[in-house]
Amino acid sequence: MLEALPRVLIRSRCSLSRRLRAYLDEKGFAVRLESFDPVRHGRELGRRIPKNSVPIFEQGDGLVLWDSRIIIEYVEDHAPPPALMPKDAECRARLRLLYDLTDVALEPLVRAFAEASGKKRRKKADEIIETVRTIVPHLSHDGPYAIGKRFSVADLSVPPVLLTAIEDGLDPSRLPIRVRLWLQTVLDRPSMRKLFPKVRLTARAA
Ligand SMILES: N[C@@H](CCC(=O)N[C@@H](CS)C(=O)NCC(=O)O)C(=O)O
Repeated sequence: MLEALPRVLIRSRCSLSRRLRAYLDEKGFAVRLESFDPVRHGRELGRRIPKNSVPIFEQGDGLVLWDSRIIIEYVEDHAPPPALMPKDAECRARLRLLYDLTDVALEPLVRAFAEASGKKRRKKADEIIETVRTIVPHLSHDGPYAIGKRFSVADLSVPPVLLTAIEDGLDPSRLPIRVRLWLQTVLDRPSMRKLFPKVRLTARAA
């Protein structure tokens, strides 16, 4: 079991910091959250880790971790229940596929969408919708969660990233119905709602 209260460095609107925050909230795992700007404080970061990104987890005994999924899996391996990783090997593999699709394909598009305007922004929106379609076959038919009827770490793959895109103006009515149901179910959880207080999935975003 972890002993000291770890420090977690985040940016408030970063989708992957939000992923980790929602996980820690669901887990009831106490940390010291601190805002950190990797651009402004990159040098300080560079001395400690080779990647210039948040979130970062510092345990206090010298262990420093980066990457939201690596941090989640570490805490999951050490912290008391509730267990939020599925036990079944196939479900765990499906969870990792969802994270891979999100972090490699979807998240860079969402970031580019937020920064673009005009024609380029519309193109990025189309690419996000195309990518989301490729994710649907990996979701359980028993829903509404990614893996059946129970919330798990799999539900922190796509949702925080896609909710950030909707917050940035992506029209939620363009999303496949299975994904909208998933997003709504996850957004109804207090851990996620507090991170996306203004997001609505029914009306077209501004
Ligand atoms: N795979 C990493 C990606 C983290 C990432 O890209 N974080 C972004 C913010 S959402 C970042 O720190 N970018 C550098 C910056 O904002 O200056 C994770 O899941 O934690």
